[in-house]
Amino acid sequence: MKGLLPMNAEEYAEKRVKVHKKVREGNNFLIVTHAGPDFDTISSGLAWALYLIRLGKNVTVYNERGNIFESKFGFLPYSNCMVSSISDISSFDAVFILDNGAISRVGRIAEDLKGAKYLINIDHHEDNDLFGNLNIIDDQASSTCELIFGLMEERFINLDIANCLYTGINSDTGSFNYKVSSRTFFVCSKLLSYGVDVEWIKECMNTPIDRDKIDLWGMIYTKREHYKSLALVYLDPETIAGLNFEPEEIKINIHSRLRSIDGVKITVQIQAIKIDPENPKNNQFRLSLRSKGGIAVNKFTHRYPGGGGHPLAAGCDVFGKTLEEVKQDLYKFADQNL
Ligand SMILES: [Mn+2]
Repeated sequence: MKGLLPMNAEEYAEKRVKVHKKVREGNNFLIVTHAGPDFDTISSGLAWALYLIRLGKNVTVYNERGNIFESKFGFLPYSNCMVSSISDISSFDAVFILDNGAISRVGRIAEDLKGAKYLINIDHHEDNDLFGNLNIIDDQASSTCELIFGLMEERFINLDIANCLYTGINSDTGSFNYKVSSRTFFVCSKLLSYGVDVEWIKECMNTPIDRDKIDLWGMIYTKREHYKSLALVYLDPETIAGLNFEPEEIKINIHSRLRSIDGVKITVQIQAIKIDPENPKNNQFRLSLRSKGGIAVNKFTHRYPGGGGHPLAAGCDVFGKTLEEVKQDLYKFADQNL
């Protein structure tokens, strides 16, 4: 069954009470963020952790990547406390899973989560598959951070928590350019009242491009392809390694550059995960699509197992095809929609 999307006020209030009851009754909590982390999942996880700590709880925050503190997320408060392995899942009174449309998105820990006492699924992806014992899903929310703010009692929010939440909202909305509502700005207005320094956060979120990498970036854009109002970039593993950039950052850079080209409506990044020149049946490509509006790109990604996302931002893995075949599928989609 699908949840009510967006949640009606009554249902939401009921679920909020349930979360507070779980928090009150428990002592040990685990917060799980998604693999290939972005600012929304990490920031909502850390904000919720800091909040629970203020309530006197023991909290562990998980991301399958071990070095969160040494990455671009390192400026976020408490990021130095994130762990990448869990020994006994049953020791937690509840597990909060944040910003994961499907349980498989958590990565390595997915199997262990079967042993969890109680799963609370908090997310804003419209295709969330409601894997939790309690599901708080609202696809009208800009971000999981926006949803998490709604679950908090405001008197326990402090500047650290506000910094995290503002960062996640800023990131998932492309600096307030899409998916925003009056509620998004209302929440941000509240967050700013705790002293959030928006310029400092913007500075922290931007990874500068190395001088000696500019040529490589230039080459990527030189090799881009256009089909109707679709613009596409292909990245092989060597290029990705050469950029020395977070995969998520590469994606953000490429999409924002391509979408700024006059007439472009859909932007696509194809990343080679596995290429077998002998047998394309073993190939794997990771696709990330963005739409400027009007065309729902998740209509494309839903055709592939595990594919999903929002109408304006979606992704999928394509197996067993050649690069040319993948491109042809995209061009067919463009024929039907552009
Ligand atoms: Mn998100």
